[in-house]
Amino acid sequence: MSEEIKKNNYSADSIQALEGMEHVRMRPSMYIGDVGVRGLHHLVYEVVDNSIDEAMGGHCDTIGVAINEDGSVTVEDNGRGIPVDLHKKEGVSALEVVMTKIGAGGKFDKDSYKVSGGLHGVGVSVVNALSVHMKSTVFRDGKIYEQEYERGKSLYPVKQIGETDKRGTRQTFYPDNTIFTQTTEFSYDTLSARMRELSFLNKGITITFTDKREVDEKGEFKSEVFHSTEGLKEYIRYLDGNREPIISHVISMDHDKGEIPVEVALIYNTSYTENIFSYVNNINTHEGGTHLQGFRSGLTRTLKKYADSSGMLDKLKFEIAGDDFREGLTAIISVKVAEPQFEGQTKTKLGNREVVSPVSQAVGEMLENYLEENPNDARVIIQKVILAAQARHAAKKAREMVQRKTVMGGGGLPGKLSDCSEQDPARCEVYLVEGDSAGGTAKQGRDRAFQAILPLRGKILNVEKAMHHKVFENEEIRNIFTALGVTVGTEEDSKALNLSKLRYHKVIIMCDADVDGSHISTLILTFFFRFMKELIEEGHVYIAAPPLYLVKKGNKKEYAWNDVQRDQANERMGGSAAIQRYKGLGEMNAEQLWETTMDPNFRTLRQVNIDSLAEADQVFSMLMGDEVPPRREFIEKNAVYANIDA
Ligand code: 0RA
Repeated sequence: MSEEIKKNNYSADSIQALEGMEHVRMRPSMYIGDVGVRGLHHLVYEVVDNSIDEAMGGHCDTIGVAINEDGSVTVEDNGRGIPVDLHKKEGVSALEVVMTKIGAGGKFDKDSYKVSGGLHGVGVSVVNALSVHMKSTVFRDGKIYEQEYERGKSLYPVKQIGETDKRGTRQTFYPDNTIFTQTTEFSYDTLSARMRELSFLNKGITITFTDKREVDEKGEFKSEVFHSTEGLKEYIRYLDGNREPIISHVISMDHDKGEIPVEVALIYNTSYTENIFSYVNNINTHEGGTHLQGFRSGLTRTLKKYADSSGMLDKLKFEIAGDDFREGLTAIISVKVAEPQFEGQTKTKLGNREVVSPVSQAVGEMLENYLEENPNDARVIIQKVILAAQARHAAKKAREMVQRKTVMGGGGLPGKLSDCSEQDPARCEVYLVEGDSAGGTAKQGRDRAFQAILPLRGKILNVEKAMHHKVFENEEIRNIFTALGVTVGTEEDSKALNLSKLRYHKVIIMCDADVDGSHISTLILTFFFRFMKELIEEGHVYIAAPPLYLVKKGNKKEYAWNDVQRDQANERMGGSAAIQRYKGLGEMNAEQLWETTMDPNFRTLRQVNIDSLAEADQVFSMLMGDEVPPRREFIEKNAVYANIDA
């Protein structure tokens, strides 16, 4: 190639680079999923991923993540430092290429162990493009280098700003509020949960997480250090900390050699729920895929073989199904795949066929060894499987009852449901109301055209502790299923919820704004989480927010949802207003309930979403489980928020 042509190529390339960065700003969702809260936090994960990659390559062991005083985020590692020497092809520093060119991340280092892909792995340049300001600092070869950017464009070439004996990379970015119009505020809990997860998935790395936006009474920043020496084994203990194990150890294995590194850990507990979390390259694969398929087949094959040869199944009258091997199972599978193909609605389903067999074999080997060495535990597991099979038969009957009632229309709807007249589900909403009396008020106050009311009697069943057939036999729960028009697949492989007949696109939980009310909300949410997860994932579940106070003086009245609002309202009325504290929905009349909590023009609804399934599982098992101290601690810790939200 002549010099001339090469030159032309440079300029063509750099035009493309520019276009790339502009394209990111024009279509951010194509790169980070969305520009809401989720997409915003994705920026942090992207930057942290790069440091994790550096650590996985064995070049660093410590990563610091901080939310700064001004709301920006800094990620720092003690790796080799992103190279700053001239990138021959681009004519600028390698750092600048990484920061300003789409898809350049790490490509020039063939030896680095780079497995990012899918949702993440779009490259740090995407973060740069979506930040009003970004600064890279590199500590390398005894020197400190720096470069800054605005909305993805470098402000000056990389410059040396000092000397150091440190090594590593520091990235600080300010998300662009013209892109993230909803919010640019990072959530401590969301980031903290992800850092904890990353430390379990990448054992040996220390991740410190600090929030510098506020200080506590001691004048210190909120901060946590995450470090796991045992990886998934520890992750299982964390997830199942509030459940009672039925075997003596967490069963685990870590095959990090070979084409496809596979890590698995599992335990059986006394509950009836199956809890499997799968990851590909540190990304939670909500929709499962080939690694999960490999796990299931390895588990079923090995346990079945053991059970058959033990003679324990001899007197059993029916077949054992795959599901039966997974009741009370908590498991985590983590694989690293060089070129992952992500499929499914949310691109979180692994498609690579070559993954099935290595995972299945690894799981089989691990289990076989464990069962061999722990015959007592082996017997306990098989007994649990047999019980599960028996319960499944009972549950199937109960579920078919619900189904039959749902399918046969006419008298199918529960008697307690006050339905709306509108037919289009997209415009209909149903209020699940605590108690018959509040249900009555809601029925009077509602707009019957599009609002339906389903009163629920007192505490609903705690599904966390109940066997499945008990759940389907429970009247309140059957009422919810039939009122919503939702059915559950009965086939082995399609336990999936059928939302196509969903009768209301907004399902609104309305409870008292007190401790009992929040307990009932939690019970209902737990039920949705365990049995209608799709309903939450599709954004159909909401929590109504009834006011806490009525502030009244003369003919003026205002509602308040927290103490600050109450005091402000009182002040607006010149002080000494009469303040009524609502102890429950029952104290409001129909008109007040409509005005504050049901009128779409004035009410505030909180949409329920799940950031992290693993974190949600841990919280629900804790809130609904047997252990009282952690529950009290959680409620005390979150009490302030609960009040603000309410
Ligand atoms: C490629 C080559 C080298 C370092 C890195 C990538 C690197 C990237 C990131 C991103 C965040 N932290 C990082 N640390 C290192 C250097 C290769 C060498 O020095 O031989």
